[in-house]
Amino acid sequence: MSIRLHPHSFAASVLALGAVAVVATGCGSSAPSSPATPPPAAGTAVKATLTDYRITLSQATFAPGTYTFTAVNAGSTPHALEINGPGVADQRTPGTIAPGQSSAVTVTLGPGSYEMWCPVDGHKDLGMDLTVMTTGGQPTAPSAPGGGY
Ligand SMILES: [Cu+2]
Repeated sequence: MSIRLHPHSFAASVLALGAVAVVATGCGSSAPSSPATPPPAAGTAVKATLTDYRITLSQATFAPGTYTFTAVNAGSTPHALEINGPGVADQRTPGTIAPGQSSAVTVTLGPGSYEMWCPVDGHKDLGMDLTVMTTGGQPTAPSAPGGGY
C-alpha cells in the first residue's frame, strides 16, 4: 500500500499514516478505542469441575449470596450442571457442555440446602450429585449441633 503525499492534503496524509499505525498494532481488531474490560461479575465465581462421573466444586463452604458457577467439563462425555433448592428452581447451564468446554449458571443461594447434579441421562445416579448447605458465613463444622445429611 502506497500513500501519495499531496501538497494540499498534508493533514489527510497524517491521518492515513495514523490509520496504518493503528491497523499495524491492532492485531486485526476493528473495535473502536474502548479498552477491553471483562463483563461485571454476577456473583462470587465458583468453578464446578465435571468429570465422568463426579462434580467437584472449587469451594466447599457457601454463605447465602449470589454465585456464578462455571461448569468446566473435564470429562469425556457431555455434561451439564443443574441446581435446585430454596429460591432456586432447577436453574441449569443451557444445553449440554461438550468435553473441554464450559458454561456458567448464576444463582442466588439463601439459607438452606441446595442440590447440584448433572441432568444428562443417568449421570446423577452415576455419582454426579452433591448437596451444598449454606452456612451463614460460619466455617463448616463436622459435628454441628442438629446437623445431618
Ligand atoms: Cu454428566
